[in-house]
Amino acid sequence: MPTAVITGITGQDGSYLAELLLSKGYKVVGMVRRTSTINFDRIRHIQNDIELVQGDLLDQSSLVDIVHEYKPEEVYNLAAQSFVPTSWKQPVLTGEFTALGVTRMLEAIRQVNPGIRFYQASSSEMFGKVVEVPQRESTPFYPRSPYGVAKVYGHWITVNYRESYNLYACSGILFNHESPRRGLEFVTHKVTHAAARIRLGRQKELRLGNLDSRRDWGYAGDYVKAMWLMLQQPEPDDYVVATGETHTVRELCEVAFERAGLDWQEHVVIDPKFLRPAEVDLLVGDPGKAGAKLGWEPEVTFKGLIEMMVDADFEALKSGREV
Ligand code: NDP
Ligand code: GDR
Repeated sequence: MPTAVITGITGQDGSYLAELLLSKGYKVVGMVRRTSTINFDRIRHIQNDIELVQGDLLDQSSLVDIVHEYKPEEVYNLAAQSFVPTSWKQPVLTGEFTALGVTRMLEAIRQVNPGIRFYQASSSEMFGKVVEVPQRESTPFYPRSPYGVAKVYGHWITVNYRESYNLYACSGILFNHESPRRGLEFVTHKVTHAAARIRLGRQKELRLGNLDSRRDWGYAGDYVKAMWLMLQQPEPDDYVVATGETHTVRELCEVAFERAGLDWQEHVVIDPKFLRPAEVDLLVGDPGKAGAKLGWEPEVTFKGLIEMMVDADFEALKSGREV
């Protein structure tokens, strides 16, 4: 039975990846940081099947201890400060978690067992003000937020440890991926949740920022499969994971409100508070390499994804569960 350590197991991707690895017979060890109130909502249903251990990307010795004690074959580094607007409010902390946290984990692996296979959660935000459309593995980076800058560091330190120490270290450059478990501040879930609440008469308007920005949105359940596949190859490499389609925030509103039987234009209000100091206007990935080398393909369409999220929000709200 192989063992995998997942950092960020309480997050959206961590919960789906844990489910996938359990279904493949792994022993799953999830690293969680100490908090005064426990928030295991996304992993409650599998909590008895996984092992949780305290650790923090800010604390080197906790990472060394985990790698030493659990002797994993694979480490998936999903933990990060992942909300882009917060990265302007807390740029130093974002750098500590999202950038230097990667080095801390790589160092723990290098010191304890350089044979461990390592996955780094890199991001399409690294492409930022894009210099090429669609974006692929060879496209130069031009990040537009402290978060994007931190992810560029995380990407290159992963490549560097691979080249310097011959580690099996992969960087997955994943485009936006969503699900009913997405944090509520991200635009997809903010919109689907508001559409469901408005339909149920619990809210009247939805305040948003830039409706023109375009994203390549996929389903998180599909994307965690690509993470696992990257660590099963003969050689470590970096891959773009995306659908190859792009949609505006406006289209997202159309699909979500239509599913709720509403006209989005009657409810959406532009609020400058949600505009960003520097925007990423257009992202669309070329998943050709992941398709050819990993045999990976997305299964859920954009419309299917947004409708799934609206339906899940409806069910949760109607049954009295706040999302
Ligand atoms: P979430 O924000 O849902 O989850 C982030 C996780 O990181 C949480 O489990 C959080 O724990 C944990 N975490 C944050 N800081 C620390 C820390 N200092 N030490 C230990 N754990 C910490 O993110 P997603 O699941 O959406 O994303 C997973 C990863 O993939 C992130 O690195 C993100 O930047 C990256 N990514 C995400 C994409 C997406 O579209 N979802 C696209 C591309 C990359 P807690 O519950 O305690 O807050
Ligand atoms: P993003 O996701 O910044 O792409 O990062 P987010 O859903 O926050 O924004 C997407 C786009 O929507 C526009 N937008 C709004 N966004 C939010 N959050 N709230 C609003 O009210 C709003 N109105 C318009 C934004 O300006 C932006 O253009 C996500 C995160 O998961 C990162 O961790 C990950 O690396 C990238 O996706 C790929």
